[in-house]
Amino acid sequence: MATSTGVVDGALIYILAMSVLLLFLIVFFMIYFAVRYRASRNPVPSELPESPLIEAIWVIVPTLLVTTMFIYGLTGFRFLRSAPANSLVVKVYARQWSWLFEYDNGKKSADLIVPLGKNVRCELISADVIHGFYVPAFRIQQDAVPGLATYAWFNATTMGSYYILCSQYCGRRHSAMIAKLIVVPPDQFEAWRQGKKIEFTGASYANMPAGERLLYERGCVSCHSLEDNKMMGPPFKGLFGSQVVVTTAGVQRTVVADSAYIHKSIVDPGADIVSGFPNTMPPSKDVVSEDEIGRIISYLKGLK
Ligand code: HEC
Ligand SMILES: [Cu+2]
Repeated sequence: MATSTGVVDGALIYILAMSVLLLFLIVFFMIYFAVRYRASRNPVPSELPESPLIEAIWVIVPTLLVTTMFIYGLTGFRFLRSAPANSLVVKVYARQWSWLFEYDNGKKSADLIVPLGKNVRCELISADVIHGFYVPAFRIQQDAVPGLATYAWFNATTMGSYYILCSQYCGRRHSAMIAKLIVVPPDQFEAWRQGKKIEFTGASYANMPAGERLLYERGCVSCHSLEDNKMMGPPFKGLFGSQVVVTTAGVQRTVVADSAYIHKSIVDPGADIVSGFPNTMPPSKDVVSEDEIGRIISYLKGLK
C-alpha cells in the first residue's frame, strides 16, 4: 500500500535522478563541443546545416521528461489530498504555541497517539494565527489557517515516536511548538483512547504532577513561567492569593487572585486584563475542561 513517505520520496528521487542525468548529459556535451570546436582547430567558425529533426528531438524529449515529473508529482499530490473514507479522525488544535489533539470521543492529548497501520485524518484548526502542521518523518505538511478547514492524513507503518513541528513562523515561541507523534499497537491505542492510563515511551510530559502537566500539555507554559520571570504573560509563581491590578471593561481595579478570578482568566481572558500585559491570551474553552481548570487552580495554589 502506498504511504505518504513513499509517494513523496518516490517523486523526490525521480526528479533528483532526472536532474542528475540531465546535468551529466549537458555538462558532457558542453565540454565535448568546447574541445571539438575550439578556436585553434576552427579558426573560421563552422557553418552547421539546419536540422528540423534534431530541433524537434530536443524540444520533444525534454518536454516528455518534464511531463513525467509533473505526472509523478501530481499523482502523489492527489494521494496526499484525499484521505480514505475509513480514516480515524483527529482534531488538531494549533495555537500559540502548542498543539492539542482531540479524538472523536472527546479524549484530548498533547501528543498525537495513533494506532499502527490505520489511516489517520488530522483536521487542522487554528485558534489564532497561521500555523503549519509538519511531520517530517511522514513527509506531510499542511497549514492550519484560522477560519479555513484543512487536513492532512497519513498511515503509520512503523512503531515509534516522531516529531511534530510548526512550519509557519507564528510568533515568539514558534520554535517551541513541538509535539510527538507516537505510533502504538492498535489494542493499546484503543485502551488508551477509552481512558486507560498508559504512559507511552517518548511521550512529552510524562511523570509530572497532574496540574503542572496540564500547564505543559495545554501550552500555558509557553506564555507563563512557573518561576517568577515575566514571559508573554504574567508568571504563575506566587499568583494565587496575590493582589493583581487589572483592567475590566476599561476601568482599572485591584483584585485578589482567588479561584474565581483564575477561573475567569482562563475561560474569558479578555475580561480582566492584567496591567502591563497585552490582551493576547487565547480563550481556552476548547482546550481545558472545567475539571482540568480545577486541577490547574489547585496546582497554582501550591505554587508559592
Ligand atoms: C499566547 C500566550 C498565552 C497562553 C498560551 C496562555 N496565556 Fe494566560 N495570559 C497571557 C497574557 C498575555 C495574560 C495577561 C493579559 C490578560 O490578563 O489577559 C494572561 C493571563 C493569565 C492569567 C491571569 C494571571 C494574573 O497574573 O492575573 C491566568 C490565570 C492565565 N493567564 C492562565 C492561563 C492558562 C491556565 C493557560 C493555558 C490553558 C494560559 N494562560 C495560556 C498569555 C497566555
Ligand atoms: Cu505555530
